[in-house]
Amino acid sequence: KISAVIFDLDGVIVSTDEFHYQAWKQISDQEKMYFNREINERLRGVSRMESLEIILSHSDKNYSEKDKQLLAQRKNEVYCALLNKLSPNDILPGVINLLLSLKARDIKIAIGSSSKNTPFILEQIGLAFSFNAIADGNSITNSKPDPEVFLLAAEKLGVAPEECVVIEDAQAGIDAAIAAGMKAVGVGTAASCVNAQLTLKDLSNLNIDQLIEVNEIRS
Ligand code: G16
Ligand code: MG
Repeated sequence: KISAVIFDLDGVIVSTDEFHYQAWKQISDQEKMYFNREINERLRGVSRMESLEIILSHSDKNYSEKDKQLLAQRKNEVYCALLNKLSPNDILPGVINLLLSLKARDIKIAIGSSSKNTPFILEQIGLAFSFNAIADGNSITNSKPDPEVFLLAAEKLGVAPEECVVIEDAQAGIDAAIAAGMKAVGVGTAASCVNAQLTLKDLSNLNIDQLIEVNEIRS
């Protein structure tokens, strides 16, 4: 039985992943830290401070805790300026149709995102009131691959984890879903992820029967 679908935000609902890259790139260039798209791939689904630690692990720079906080804050200012340009046109293919057909079948929908900017992003794309529950970076202490964000979403929805399917673009997110006792569908770059029950280019061809099948797979 499937009672709910939990959507990751960045890379699943909207491509803010490119904005994260641009913002980190700008800060890295200013600080003369090494950063490229390959390193950026490892930041998917990972919290802001952990992302900074990953970037720093590729450079010989040393920063105090306070300076790290300031760097992360600067990155977020650049990132939020980019988010100002977001509109409903940026919602990724297939998302709206899938949300509508889940609603029509009385299957609950939630957001499970590491991002502290989740409320702002949802507002920008016109989906602030579309979900039954939102679990995000503001309400958790451990970010993906820890299952906390998805378990919180299930709790807010009042459904058992086994009745939830997660849609993710990141390995950290797929690992988090599995650790939560949920099944995972990988989209976009997650095509290369391991352990997802199903991988797809985007959501335009995903139907509910496939989601039900995914949830029935025994691991
Ligand atoms: C997203 C991104 C990550 C980002 C994280 C925190 O997670 O994939 O790259 O570092 O949010 O974002 P913020 O700096 O806005 O708090 P998700 O879980 O939505 O893919
Ligand atoms: Mg993501």
